[in-house]
Amino acid sequence: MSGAAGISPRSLPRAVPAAGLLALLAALSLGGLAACSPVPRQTPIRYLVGFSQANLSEPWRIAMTEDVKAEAARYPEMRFIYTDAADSTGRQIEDVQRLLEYGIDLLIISPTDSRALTPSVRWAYARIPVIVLDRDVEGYDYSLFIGPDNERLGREAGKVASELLGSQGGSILEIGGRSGSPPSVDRSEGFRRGIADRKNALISGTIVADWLRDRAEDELSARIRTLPGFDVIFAQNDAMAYGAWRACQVAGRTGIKLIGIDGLAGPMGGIELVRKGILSATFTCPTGGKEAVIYGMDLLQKKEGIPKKIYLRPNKVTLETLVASDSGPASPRDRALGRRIVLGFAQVGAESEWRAANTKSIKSAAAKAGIDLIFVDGEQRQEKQIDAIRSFIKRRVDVIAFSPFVESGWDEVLNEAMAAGIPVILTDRTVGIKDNSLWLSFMGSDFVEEGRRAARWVVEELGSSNPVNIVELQGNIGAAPTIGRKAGFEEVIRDFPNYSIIASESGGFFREQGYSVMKGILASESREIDLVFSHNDDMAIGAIQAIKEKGLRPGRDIVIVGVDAIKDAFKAMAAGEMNCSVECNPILGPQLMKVVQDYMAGKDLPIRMITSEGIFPAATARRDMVGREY
Ligand code: GYE
Repeated sequence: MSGAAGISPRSLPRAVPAAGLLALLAALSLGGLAACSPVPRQTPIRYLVGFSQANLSEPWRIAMTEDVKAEAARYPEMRFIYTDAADSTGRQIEDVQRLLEYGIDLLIISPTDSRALTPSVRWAYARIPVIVLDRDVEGYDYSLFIGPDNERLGREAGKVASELLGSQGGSILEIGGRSGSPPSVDRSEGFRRGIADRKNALISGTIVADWLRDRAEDELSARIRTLPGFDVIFAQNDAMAYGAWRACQVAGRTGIKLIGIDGLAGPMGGIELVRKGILSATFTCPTGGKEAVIYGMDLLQKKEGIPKKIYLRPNKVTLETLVASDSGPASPRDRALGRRIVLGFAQVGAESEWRAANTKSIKSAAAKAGIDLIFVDGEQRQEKQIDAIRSFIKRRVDVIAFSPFVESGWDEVLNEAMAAGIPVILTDRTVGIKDNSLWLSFMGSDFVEEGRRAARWVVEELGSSNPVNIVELQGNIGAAPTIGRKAGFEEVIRDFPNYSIIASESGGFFREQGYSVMKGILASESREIDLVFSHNDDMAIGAIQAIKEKGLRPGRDIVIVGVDAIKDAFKAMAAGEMNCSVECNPILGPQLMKVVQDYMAGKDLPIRMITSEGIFPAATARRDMVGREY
């Protein structure tokens, strides 16, 4: 790999001499790339970062680039190279290629087309850390994804549309971004879910305007006379909403209520359009530029606990919210000023080695952060967790966090916490509640993806021709990991008719129950069992014992696949009694304490953070188990 001027940046000492850098920057400008002008500097450059932007024609993308530049300015040891693909996928693929040829240490990319850029991102990730901003690529071949939760944005906009229409209902015109692009599809689907409760709210027409104001104005102007009537316009970004408003003005269509997304500051930004009464509502859609630089530095410094995905929080902007915020932020945090933060944590129980590692991580991180932790063990009972949360409310803790034993049944107690003004953070497991204003942030795993990973490994290993009879050991029924892992596993094997789940029972995530359930199935099942897919390693290890007692060889006669990647699973794999374990990371303590401190410091929190995880086959277990934290 050689940089411009034939210098291989990799062999350059960290402090790039000004001359070398000048040559590099000259080459960059020749190559149509932009880099900040070199200034006499005190701090030597340690890291070269490439930022590949999809285009600089959309206001939101310009804001993203500005956010990156503003944050980058706080890190003099970082040098940035910016590229603008002008919405050309081919050009962006070249930009990535060239940025790596210049020897960048980190790539930050906001793809034009996420599917088309997936191979380039995977190629870059095989060489350096990569942060994907805004449009998620396929798969998990990158260091970190930061972006908006588009489905949620659409759903929130749908709720506003329902409110604007009121009980008499009415018609909605939707103005979409680039047709088929994930953000546009997700916002559209979310919007339809958001209006679903109002049966007489109908989407009477859709226009596609590629995120552009003028396109929206032109398209609507051309069709406004022939389109069925509409009372509300939902535009998937503010620029298109403004274009639509202009078209309505020209056509004399007054009284139409408009909803947008982006909520940028500035004269033509969504916030100003709401203030002027042009938009009835918009939603801030943080660009992620700032977070990309902060986490970029963490990646370059190889820091621990960096999530795999971060979904940023949107905030609704209406005249009411502007009035409320103009009268100064009401901070529930003031009361904690000058004293230690008090965190109430309701744990699921102590059912597995994973849970023990999770509890240890939370307790030690709280001690390290100087946070007063009130810890309650829920003993696998929802009512015990609910009681604990109520006691936290009574004690007026600053923040409540918990890992929900099951997905449903939390509305009442979460409403009580909301009424008390105490924020709730979900760790490890989610709740199945539509109204996600009842909890502040979630951190944990993508359980569906874990199930998919297990099944992909199985199909790779056992093939798609010989019949494979599967015994599934489920976790506790109704729990997020049970629901997710089962769904992900079935989603993949559905395409391979030679796989069939012949028995599926819950072992509650307990090792003992894994043993007893497997023993029961071995006793009653007449068909050959080829594979055990266990929702966690503890149950798998219990099953291994039962299989051995039956005189069969676990890991050989019956393939054993678990989830968690705990120490005992590595021992079983090294002993040849287990074949694979899909990682689920229990070390959530440091992330939870950072989120609690960020909240108490008045920072906006991401709505979801998905942990980074892998998969461990027996073949490399001996090597992989060395030095593992859990
Ligand atoms: O896989 C299992 C524990 O919620 C992700 O719960 C967690 C699961 C984990 O009992 O071992």
